Amino acid sequence: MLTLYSMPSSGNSYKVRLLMHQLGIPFDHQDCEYGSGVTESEAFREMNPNGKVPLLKLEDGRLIAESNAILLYLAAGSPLLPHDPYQLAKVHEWMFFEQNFHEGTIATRQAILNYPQRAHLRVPEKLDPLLEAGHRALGVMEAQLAKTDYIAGDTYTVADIALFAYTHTAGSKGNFDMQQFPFINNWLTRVTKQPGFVELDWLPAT
Ligand SMILES: N[C@@H](CCC(=O)N[C@@H](CS)C(=O)NCC(=O)O)C(=O)O
Repeated sequence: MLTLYSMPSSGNSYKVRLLMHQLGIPFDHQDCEYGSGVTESEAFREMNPNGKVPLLKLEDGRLIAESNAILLYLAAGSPLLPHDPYQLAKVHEWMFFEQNFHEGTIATRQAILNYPQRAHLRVPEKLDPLLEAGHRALGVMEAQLAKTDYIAGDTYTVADIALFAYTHTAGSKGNFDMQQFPFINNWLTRVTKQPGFVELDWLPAT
């Protein structure tokens, strides 16, 4: 069985839990919640020197870090990852966008506002630029979703999962103004209607 080291409250970990549920892949869940100290332990650092989750352990012990790398690995051969090189490149394009322009602003602002360990960063000098850059990233998504039902084209792919994770809580946890983005809001609903969809707090039964 696969083992997923993941943080129940984290969008990056949620991406992988959601995909595994949608693809019907069973896994053993190892809880690495923020503040538990697991990701700082020597045993964990040996598996991932970067000290971050999600981290996937394959049955033979090999490891994959970085949420989007894990999504791409697990989705290979499934309908959630196109074979056509152009369509595949569009999926990669949005997943790189997610890491370069979306996660570092939208997820970071949510983390500052919601984790007590980040409370000292709740100052306008930190929060205001994240709000502005996050709204800009959401604007880029809005322009795409005005043209296509899903972020990389006409079908649901792992790029949607990558961007859904922190976009669906951008308003509630990050105080982003989601009323500006009607196409994103329709897309968020569309994603929740996909077969096997589960919420952020879903964990496999032990
Ligand atoms: N780019 C990475 C980011 C991973 C990341 O920042 N994970 C956070 C949770 S969202 C984490 O493991 N934090 C634990 C720590 O820093 O100790 C990915 O997409 O997987």
